Amino acid sequence: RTARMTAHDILPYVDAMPETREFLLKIIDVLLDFVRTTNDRNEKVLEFHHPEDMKKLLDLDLPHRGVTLQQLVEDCATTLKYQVKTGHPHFFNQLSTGLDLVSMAGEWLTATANTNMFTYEIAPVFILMENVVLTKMREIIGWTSGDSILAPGGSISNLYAFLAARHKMFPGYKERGTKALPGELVMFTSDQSHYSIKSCASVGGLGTDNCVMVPSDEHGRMIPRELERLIVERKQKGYVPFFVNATAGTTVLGAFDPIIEIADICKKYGLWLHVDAAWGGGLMLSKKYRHPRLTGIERADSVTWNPHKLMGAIFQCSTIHFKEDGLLISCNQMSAEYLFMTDKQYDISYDTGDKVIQCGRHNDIFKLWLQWRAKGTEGFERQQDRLMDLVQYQVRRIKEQSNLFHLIMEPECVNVSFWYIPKRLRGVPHDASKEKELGKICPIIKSRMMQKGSLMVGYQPDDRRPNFFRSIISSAAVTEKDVDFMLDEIHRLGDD
Ligand code: ABU
Repeated sequence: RTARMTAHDILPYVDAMPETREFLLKIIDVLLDFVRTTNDRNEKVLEFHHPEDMKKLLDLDLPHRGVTLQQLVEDCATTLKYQVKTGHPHFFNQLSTGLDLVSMAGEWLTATANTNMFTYEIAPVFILMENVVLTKMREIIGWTSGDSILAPGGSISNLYAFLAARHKMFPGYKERGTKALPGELVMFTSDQSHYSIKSCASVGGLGTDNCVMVPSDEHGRMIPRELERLIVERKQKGYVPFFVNATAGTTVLGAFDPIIEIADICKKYGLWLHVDAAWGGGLMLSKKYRHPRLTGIERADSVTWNPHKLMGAIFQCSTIHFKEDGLLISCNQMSAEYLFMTDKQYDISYDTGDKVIQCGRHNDIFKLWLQWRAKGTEGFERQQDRLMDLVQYQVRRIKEQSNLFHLIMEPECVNVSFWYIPKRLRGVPHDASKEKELGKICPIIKSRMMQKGSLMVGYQPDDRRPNFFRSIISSAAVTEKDVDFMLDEIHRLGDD
């Protein structure tokens, strides 16, 4: 009977709990099958098809008349069949990898609760959880007070920092816009930082020319004396420096800018210091790896930290923290009467909606709170240490096979940058022309791994070198055997 049923034959349209349960259990079976295959090393990471071919494999049509429940179950199965298994132990492609099952269960609950985080009255438990988790994260940064919020991704978190910094320094901007500014604002970030920092200059009305790119050293860390030189130079030209971003874990190389030296410069010139620790923030949880990478982070005015990266929370889960309490609300408050009435019968400081530039805000906290309950803070610490230990193992294996692989630099985070050396280039002295050849091989190997579906590792060029592989180990599923598989499989795919 259920084979012919449609969404109108179950809750809430008819009182049919047994049928509703049957439908949802079928969907859960599909999800559990994906969990099983994600954790099965004999399964492919992906089944790749070019977009035009993929369209032929899917029925993406939006029908006039709704399809059956059975068809919906099949639609879900087909969707997951062609979805990349980002939690597979052979997926090393992105900063956010892994499939933490407790966090995933939290996301299921979140969808079921289906609420909005803007007021306490419709999300009381989740709002209190947010308070607890964000306070804990601020303590880990090294602050005893302050304010924080969850934002839709690290880029938006960085934008919140930019907006708060400008508001703090030029509070009249909120009402009077650029007329309240003493001159043309400039901001500073390293040439290795995430592009979202430059985007702040564009979105925030400075223009990207006023986001000054500070040179980095050979490891990809900002050079503080270059920062100071550029600040002085811009000041002499009449610009108004106000914001410096230090990156704790750059996207490609995983480099950590020297926070203490940058903080000293910010203090000297009265500039806001933001630390974009979206990527490397998780290492604050590790006594072994926090220092020297994140030493001095407590001196920042704001910090971005994405639990969906090194902490393995289900995507997406991004946080932005401020040392000064009250700044978020003062910067972003619009006092919409229909939502944020001031005569509510509870403590309205628990209404978070007026602290942000969006109205509706997704519940990204429950999955993290539940995961934190499951692991404990010490479990997170062990996880960070394990990831870093695996990276050390990978580096060792690369060095042991130096005829096959070339390590570009000692990693500071879980990003490993390397080249594969094909037969014809083995034993050839390493110089710029060899690098050019090695760079040409990366997209070929990448294409082969995608077609075969056995592995995913990213590659990219940077401003100093042509294409090179960047592998990421941020999944709790990865073991030493998987690291060996990654290197062996690249060798198998590239050895001709
Ligand atoms: N927001 C940076 C993510 C980049 C990556 O996963 O490779």
